[in-house]
Amino acid sequence: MDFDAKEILARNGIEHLAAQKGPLQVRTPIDGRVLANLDVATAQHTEMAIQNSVKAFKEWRTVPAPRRGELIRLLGEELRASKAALGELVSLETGKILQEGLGEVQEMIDICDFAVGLSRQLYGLTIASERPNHRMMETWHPMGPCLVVTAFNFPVAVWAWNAALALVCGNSVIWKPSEKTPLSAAAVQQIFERTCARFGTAPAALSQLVQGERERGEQLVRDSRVPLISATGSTRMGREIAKVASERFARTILELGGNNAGIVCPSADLSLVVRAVAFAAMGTAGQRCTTLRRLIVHSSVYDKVVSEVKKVYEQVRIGSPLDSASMIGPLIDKGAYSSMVKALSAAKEDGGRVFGGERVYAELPDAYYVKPAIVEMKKQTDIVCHETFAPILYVLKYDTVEEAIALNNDVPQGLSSSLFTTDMREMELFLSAAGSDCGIANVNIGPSGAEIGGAFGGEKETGGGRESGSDSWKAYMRRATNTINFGKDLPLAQGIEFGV
Ligand code: UN1
Repeated sequence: MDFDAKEILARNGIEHLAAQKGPLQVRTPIDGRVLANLDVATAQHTEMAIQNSVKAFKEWRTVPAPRRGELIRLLGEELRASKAALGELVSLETGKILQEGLGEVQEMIDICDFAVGLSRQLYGLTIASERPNHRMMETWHPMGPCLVVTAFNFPVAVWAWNAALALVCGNSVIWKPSEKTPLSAAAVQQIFERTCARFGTAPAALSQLVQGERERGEQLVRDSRVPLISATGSTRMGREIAKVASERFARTILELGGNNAGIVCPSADLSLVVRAVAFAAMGTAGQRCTTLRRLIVHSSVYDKVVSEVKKVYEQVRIGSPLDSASMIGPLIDKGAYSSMVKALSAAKEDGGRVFGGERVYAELPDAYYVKPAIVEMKKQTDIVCHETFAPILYVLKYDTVEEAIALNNDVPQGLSSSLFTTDMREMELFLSAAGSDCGIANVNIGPSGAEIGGAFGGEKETGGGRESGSDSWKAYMRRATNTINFGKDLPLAQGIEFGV
């Protein structure tokens, strides 16, 4: 576990942060060492941030959208130049392997490219009017300051999905990152500010960072000057945000918990299944919202699939995420480890057969590395229906595809799902109205690792929001319906006569 944390901070231009003596202690999950004690925003700083964001919005909303796109094009350039350094910092702060840290920065670059194109495509419809000499149309307008709340597991990409869209749509942004990953956020903020300096005419405080504990987030969520809240994190957090936001009718984009399944049908290509399961269930040490958590296997291939998957689980290299040989890094912290231990013991009580799950590198008292676990379950009990943010894969058996789809859907969350088959009837059923009830339904790939081009998010306790590609941008704008009379009469809709 040999690495030079100072040098990683320096490569990202944030070495000065290590000298702060604030209350927010940042540790790397790699070996638990303290990286920094950061200063945090006060209530007053946060109030200033809101005021400045309103000011920035008023200026930015009138800048032509393609010109706003130019800022994001430059941001993409800066991110390309910073990819190696930022990927490493993400790896240092979250414990995800370097490949995945780099992949996360690539997601930022990809959404910038997408948003640049989008900046020339914020289309509205022209609608046929029932009245003579009238025209109807929709126009899309910026909304105001957007609050972006991000989780530790994707500390930079989730900001980019939201900010790139929000900014080309003409909004200003306030970012409240996870308390567990403030350094990655600070590095990105610096990249953004560098981009603004190159752009030359961006308003001050166009995208700001508010670091600190949850009270700062609460303050921002309560404030009626912030019309849009896009939050990624636990269902518990989302529920609290939704309550406060709905009180003041703020718009929310919620991307919360997932409990994603993979169904393995008799005709599935098993070598592909094993590779897909390995990445989806063990990648990011099981700490993606899209992580594969339930494998639902047809009884005719059950023994073979389980034994092949176990083989891969035995071989997988666990270690420092900065070592290129590692495929699984540590869990984020002790709390994550305790949740995993608790979930495994609950699963055992429910009759589950546990394989793996032991702690490794226990000589590092403040780092939590675990062997990924497979738990064969007879039934989908309460613990299986619960999202535990750790590498636990529950395995269930099924006999009919309808039964498998019912199991897929019979959990409170609805983010992602996948089906492995070469039978087109099974595939189409899974993708149909009677199929998966999730926001993402894949065939012959796992549930994680989505591309930015599609809308990302899910139903039920996942919160219903959509971020990233497709037409998700519409959530960051307000729609105005316009009716224009270019005639000399005033016909009323619905044929109403009102003779004055
Ligand atoms: C998350 O875990 O919050 O689809 C996001 C994926 C990634 C994003 C995950 N593109 O796995």
